[in-house]
Amino acid sequence: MIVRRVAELIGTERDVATKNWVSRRLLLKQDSMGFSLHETTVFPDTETYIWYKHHLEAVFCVEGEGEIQLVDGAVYRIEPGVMYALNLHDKHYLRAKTKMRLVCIFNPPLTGREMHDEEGTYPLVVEAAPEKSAA
Ligand code: 9YT
Repeated sequence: MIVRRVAELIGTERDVATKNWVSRRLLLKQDSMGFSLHETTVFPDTETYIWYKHHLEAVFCVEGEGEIQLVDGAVYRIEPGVMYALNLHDKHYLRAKTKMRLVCIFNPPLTGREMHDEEGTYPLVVEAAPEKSAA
């Protein structure tokens, strides 16, 4: 069994900050759950373009207010109790009006230090197959 508190992750490798958000990664690939689980705090008055082309993500808002806008124009309000799932690898803008605290789940799991690249994407980390030993 694994028990972790967000407070114990602060300042460790599992604490990843960017200009618009900070993510505390409670579960990662190395925890072998098949998904990763993060508490993400999005800073107020920010807009982040995101496109998880290699990952599926579900997000549950526990605090704050904001919105998500798909590139086709649809806008959804985010407030505590709202979940959104990027089941179609949807390109979107995430806007925080106030500080937002979000619980995020990624499949496949993140490995740890991922940061968005210029496309708003995380790389897909694929492990090399183990070398076959000569018979
Ligand atoms: C909601 C969202 O995707 N925010 C960006 C950070 C991401 N959740 C992460 O890496 O934890």
